[in-house]
Amino acid sequence: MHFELLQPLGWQPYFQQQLTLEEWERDRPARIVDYQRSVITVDTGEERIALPVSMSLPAMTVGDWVLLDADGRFLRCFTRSSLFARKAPGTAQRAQLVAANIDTVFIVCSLNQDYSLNRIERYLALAHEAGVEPVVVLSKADLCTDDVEARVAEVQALGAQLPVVAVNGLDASSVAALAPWCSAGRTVALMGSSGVGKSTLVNALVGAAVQRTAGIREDDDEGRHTTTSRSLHRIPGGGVLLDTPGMRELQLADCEQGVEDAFADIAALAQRCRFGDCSHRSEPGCAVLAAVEREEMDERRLANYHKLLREQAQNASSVAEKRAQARAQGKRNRYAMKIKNRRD
Ligand SMILES: Nc1nc2c(ncn2[C@@H]2O[C@H](COP(=O)(O)OP(=O)(O)OP(=O)(O)O)[C@@H](O)[C@H]2O)c(=O)[nH]1
Ligand SMILES: [Mg+2]
Ligand SMILES: [Zn+2]
Repeated sequence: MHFELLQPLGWQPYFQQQLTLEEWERDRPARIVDYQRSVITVDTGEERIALPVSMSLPAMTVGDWVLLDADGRFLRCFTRSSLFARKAPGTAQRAQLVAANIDTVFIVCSLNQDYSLNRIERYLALAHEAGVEPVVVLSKADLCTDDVEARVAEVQALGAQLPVVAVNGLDASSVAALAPWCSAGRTVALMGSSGVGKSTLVNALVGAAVQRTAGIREDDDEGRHTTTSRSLHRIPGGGVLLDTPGMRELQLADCEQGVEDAFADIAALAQRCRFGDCSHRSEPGCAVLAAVEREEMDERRLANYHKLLREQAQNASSVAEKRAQARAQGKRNRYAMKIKNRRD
């Protein structure tokens, strides 16, 4: 009976299967639509409930499904169908949950100042690691001074199966090209730098000004982001959109498979390298370097592949190191306790 209420929030059979019949009748599933430092807002389809953030709650993020009892108390978090995580900004070596239960990610990149193939590849690695279908949305097509078709082709070359759509976010008929990914029951996250037009797309797809948007700011490095937190928005009669603040620092961590998947062409060529553990840097008989030589592989792309692999390994190893340190510390503490107990 809650089905009609939950489907507009992105409810799917995958979550339904995690409930007993008794739970389905007695308890209430709800989705996290907003997550602030001290309060989590969940939507049951009928009402929005504020849950205070406390130590007893597991690590969760916007998009997560939770089960509440009849009194609105937290029971558990559902197993996720997908999860976006990145290295927490700054020096902290921990993963930060970005979004859960996403079906498609719109990697938004504007066709004026922001356009960068390297950055698109970075987001693609993140999407592959999360297990989410990526779509590259090239915004501000109306402001593009170059040939839009040529730009689309250039991005298309990053993956044969990769959907690439150029849009003018201020024109509803242009944004309609994104509708196929936004049907009922589906959840789409919008990611990309600040000012590329993510919130503008959300407003166009929802058909109402639900998110604030803002014109060119003098300096985006000063933290002048218009959207400051992640939030979910329903499309009337359609799916759910997750708007995110532009990420100033998107560092990959523990993302090796994601990078390999985003660079499947390099992985395919590597099958023909002379050495099984070829690093495609200077080894003789390297099929990847040979492809660069023949100009069949972009030198820029290979360099970015190396860079992203190195970056994720660095961040992953420091996370792993941190975990090992914590384990050793725990062991020392337990040992100290034992000695103390013996003495007492
Ligand atoms: N001409 C044109 N302007 C656009 C387009 N998309 C967005 N804009 C403008 O670009 C500015 C920034 O758009 P936002 O939607 O606020 O950008 P955002 O990606 O949400 O930025 P953050 O919230 O800071 O991450 C606004 O002034 C929009 O009106 C487009 O396709 N064409
Ligand atoms: Mg925004
Ligand atoms: Zn090689």
